[in-house]
Amino acid sequence: MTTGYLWDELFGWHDTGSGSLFPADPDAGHQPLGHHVAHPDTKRRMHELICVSGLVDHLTRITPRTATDEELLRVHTPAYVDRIRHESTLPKGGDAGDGISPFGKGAFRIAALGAGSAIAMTEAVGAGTVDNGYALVNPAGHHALPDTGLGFCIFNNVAIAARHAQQALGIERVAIVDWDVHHGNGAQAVFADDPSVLTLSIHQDNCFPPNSGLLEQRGTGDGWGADVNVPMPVGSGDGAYQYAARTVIGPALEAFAPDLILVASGFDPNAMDPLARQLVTTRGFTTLTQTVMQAADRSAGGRLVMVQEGGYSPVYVPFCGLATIETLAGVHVMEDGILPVVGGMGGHALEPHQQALVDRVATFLPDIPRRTVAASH
Ligand code: 9RB
Ligand code: ZN
Repeated sequence: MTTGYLWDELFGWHDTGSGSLFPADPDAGHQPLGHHVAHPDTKRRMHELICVSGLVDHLTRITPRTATDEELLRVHTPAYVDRIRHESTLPKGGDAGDGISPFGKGAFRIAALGAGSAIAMTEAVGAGTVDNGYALVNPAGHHALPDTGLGFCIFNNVAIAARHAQQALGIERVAIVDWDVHHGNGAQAVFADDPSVLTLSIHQDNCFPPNSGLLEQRGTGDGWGADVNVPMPVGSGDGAYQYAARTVIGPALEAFAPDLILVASGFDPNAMDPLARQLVTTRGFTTLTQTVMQAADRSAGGRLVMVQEGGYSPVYVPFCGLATIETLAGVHVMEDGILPVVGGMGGHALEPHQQALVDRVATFLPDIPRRTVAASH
């Protein structure tokens, strides 16, 4: 097994401003903090653990590259790309669109490198240079819509990689699995009516964006059935996520039979995240990773690309990333040093209301669009 890995120091230079979650505003009580909740240090620390643990020695470094305008425009509108480019020239930068996603001068270059890096990893896996891969990019992308950024996201890295796979690499069926704790609304919107892209998001019920990722949202037009939402009850732990992996994620991927699986990999379902209330540990992320790897082996020749999304605990995200990439690469180099704490918190056993939610989503699986021609491999 060869696993690609990508990080660029520039991702650690994404300037999220001096606010904490909201920009500093004394009249609203928002104090400056310096470390915005989405400060890139969390991802830089994940990269450093991957290096210090020795895992990096088992990985094949893939060279980051910048997305071209043509590649960005496969998902985003010209007016939006121009706005981000323009605001990036301003001394104080700008905001991706919702007032809580500030970026500093030069952010266009960083965001375009993130989108291009998702593409670069997809190209490496598509060409067989590596079997699977993890692109540790920043900023995240999964909330970004064609004409606006949202929730700390500028360009929708995963959606851009999916379009590139189809339009430049000739890959037909793409599955996007989003396990960030927030809903993957961007890909859902971009591919809503497209039966060739399965969008499956498992997230905390009604966490962010508001009223997004509901059970009833199942795609539109020809794409009906190719959009699956698993809105997990607040407080779901490893047992609930493992049950969802076994009951919905694996079977949904088996039904869809993609030629490539992209994962929007957020580590904010973890038990220490400040922006959600789930209890997942490295045990849960390992099961999720094994589930998508097995699905990729079944229909996609193993082709699996993970792209970093959220995750805001500087303490635990590095271990979640380490466990995920260890699983991808089939090696084990270091124990989860935080598991004695988060694994012992309780709440990991599957509860009846969690099982009921997952079982309800499982009733949607027959509606997933099948391959109409015989699999090519
Ligand atoms: C709400 C606001 C947010 C924004 C972003 C996140 C996390 C994103 C992420 C969580 C809550 C504002 C609900 C502003 O990690 N994605 O993966 N809250 N945003 N105003 N209101 C009403
Ligand atoms: Zn998130």
